[in-house]
Amino acid sequence: MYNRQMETLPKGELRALQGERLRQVLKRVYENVPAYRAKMEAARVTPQDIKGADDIYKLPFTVKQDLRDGYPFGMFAAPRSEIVRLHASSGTTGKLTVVGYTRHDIEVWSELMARALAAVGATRDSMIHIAYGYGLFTGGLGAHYGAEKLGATAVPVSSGNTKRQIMLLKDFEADILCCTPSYALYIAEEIRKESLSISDFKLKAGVFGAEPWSEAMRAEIEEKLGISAYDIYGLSEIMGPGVSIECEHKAGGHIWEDHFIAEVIDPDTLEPLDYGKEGELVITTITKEGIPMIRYRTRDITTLLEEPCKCGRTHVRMKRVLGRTDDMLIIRGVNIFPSQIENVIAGISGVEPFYQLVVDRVEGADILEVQVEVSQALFSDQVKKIEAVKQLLEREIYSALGLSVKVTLCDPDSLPRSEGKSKRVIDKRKF
Ligand code: DLL
Repeated sequence: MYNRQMETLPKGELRALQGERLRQVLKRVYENVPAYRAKMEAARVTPQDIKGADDIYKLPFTVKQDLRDGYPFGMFAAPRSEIVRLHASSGTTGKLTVVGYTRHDIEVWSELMARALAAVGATRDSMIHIAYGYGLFTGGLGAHYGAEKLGATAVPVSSGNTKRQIMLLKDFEADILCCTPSYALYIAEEIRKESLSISDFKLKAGVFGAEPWSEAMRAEIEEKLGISAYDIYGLSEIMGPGVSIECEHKAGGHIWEDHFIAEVIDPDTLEPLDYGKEGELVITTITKEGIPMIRYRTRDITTLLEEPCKCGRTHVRMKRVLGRTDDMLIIRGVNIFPSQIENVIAGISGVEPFYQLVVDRVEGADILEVQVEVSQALFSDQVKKIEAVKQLLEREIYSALGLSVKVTLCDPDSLPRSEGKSKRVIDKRKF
């Protein structure tokens, strides 16, 4: 562990620390961010009303729109002279969500990413190949500072130019690969196309996140790249990558509770849900200076797991994120996330985990078409066999999700590949 003392802090002490830090951050935002003060006044709550972490439910939520309303720096709680870095994420609606970091924020982020990398087995001797995009996106620089903090060697390749990625992975003998899971698959495919073998590489582990992915996809990546694949979660509004990371038990990502308070709420009633119940993740940053987030609604659907983990870390775990509430498809009354379809596809032989979902409305009824690439082997097989795989997929999706879909098998290499976050859904419905 990178910071054994903090990572294994007894639950009681962790909760007390959270309370203390929550009170400090509330004072900070109440005094420095008019939007927070207004929200708290409207909810008739002052920082003094919050005695400890258990009082958090008294506080109003923060949503992405609050950041947009304050665009670009309205939610900042530190003077501009103390902000040493900006990042931003582009939403679907156009305007960027801008976040600012003080030097202390960068230090905390670096440490949490160092903890994350150490949790997947990285050491000072590691060569960490970073194929997340560098720039306003937090993926590249987040992983980079963590790798350096750990004392490993960071290789800042950024995303794209896959042939060169493969050459560098091989020649620099990287043992850790950081990128999106969809890009990891793309890299694996290109390695195969170049007739290279996994034994030409020294890769041991992958740190994959920034988009939803499934257990079956994990198995696929692990098999194709000959590595152990770990799920890393994060979002720019809260920090960037490293809000949570899986340990060697791969039983949910540990959320660093000395810096964040995590809750799960019912996205409709906004009521807090117990551990073990699925809902929307809400996070409060308790040490951030640049742009603290109080009860931020992430829109990500997950479940918090309370039971102690075998690794010894005391920090709460979150299950793999199923998807974002805004990416949930409602097809003829059935709610589904693309990752659920992916889980079925990746478990079937004869097709590749390259897929796309096309939603359309025909004569008033929603139709979901699942486009999947067939494997090279099946492609050159008899038509009868291809038809059987198509029917099998339709049946399996129906039995997993209770939804009948139309499966279209596509030629190998015909669907778009992703070097970053993949776009899985094409919605042709006109509202
Ligand atoms: O994606 C930060 C990041 C970079 C995380 C690299 C992990 C690795 P944003 O661009 O702000 O930040 O997007 C955040 O991506 O709210 C989730 O919906 C989704 N997301 C991130 N990690 C995961 C994951 C970065 N492991 C949004 N599983 C989040 C599922 C994820 N979804």
